[in-house]
Amino acid sequence: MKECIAVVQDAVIHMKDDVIIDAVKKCLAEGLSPIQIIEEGLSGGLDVVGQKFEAGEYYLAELIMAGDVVTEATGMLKDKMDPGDMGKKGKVILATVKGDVHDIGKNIVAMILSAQGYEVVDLGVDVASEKIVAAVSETGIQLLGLSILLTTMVPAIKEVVDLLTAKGLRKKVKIAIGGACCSQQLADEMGVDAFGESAVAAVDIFDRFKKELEIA
Ligand code: B12
Repeated sequence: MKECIAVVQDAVIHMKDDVIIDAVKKCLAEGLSPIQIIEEGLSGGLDVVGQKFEAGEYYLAELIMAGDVVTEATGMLKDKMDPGDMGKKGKVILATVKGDVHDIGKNIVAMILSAQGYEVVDLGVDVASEKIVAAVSETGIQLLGLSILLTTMVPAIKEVVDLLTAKGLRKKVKIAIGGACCSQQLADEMGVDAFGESAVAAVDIFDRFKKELEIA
């Protein structure tokens, strides 16, 4: 691992908000891309924070502080990303499912999709399934991304799928899921169209969805 990435990870793991911006700037100066810094440095650091939380070494306060450090860094990196031709590729609805307030990953997905030419309609966190389906129905947007980190909230995915089916909209919409508790197996079980393990994967998935919808 590059030294500057290790410094970014360390700043996240130890919640050093006075260090994070300089650490990120150093990575940029060494030629690393914002995406590399996010995926390897910031997400890598948060993975360790999650492990420490699970081990009982960190508590909720540490999760909050580490999350704030990452949010500060992504805010700065957002300005460094090429905004692309915003909206050129069409619109995507993003939401974190009901009961789940994790939004760092969703916001990174939104940031990278925007930089790659999508217009993102971000419904936020803890979004009721009915609200997600109403947004699809009212806007006619055919691309939907759901973020889920809590295992306990997984049933919300199926709820969205079932509500879309009940409204006769399921076949018109392509759905991707992502977040710490997701997998391809879960995507298959929930009846959604794809699982993406990263924000970069999200771009490939929505590009593929667009082509499939054009052919259909
Ligand atoms: C930071 C954090 C928090 C912060 C969140 C701050 C915020 N603004 O988001 C706070 C303090 C709020 C929090 C709260 C809780 N948390 Co928390 N949290 C985390 C932590 C450490 C990091 C999450 C994160 O941001 N990761 C970095 C981002 C970039 O990764 P990501 O979300 O996975 O997103 C990437 C990909 O998955 C993908 N992606 C994400 N979404 C999507 C969507 C699509 C469509 C696609 C294609 C791709 C995609 O792209 C992203 C970028 O590459 C994780 C540990 C972990 N390793 O995940 C625990 C973790 C998720 N939390 C956990 C828990 C238990 C909780 C609490 C219940 C704790 C408590 N006792 O209160 C609460 C729940 C609150 C709620 N109702 O939601 C558990 C969940 C266990 C489980 N399997 O259910 C974890 C796994 C920690 C652990 N190991 O135990 N948490």
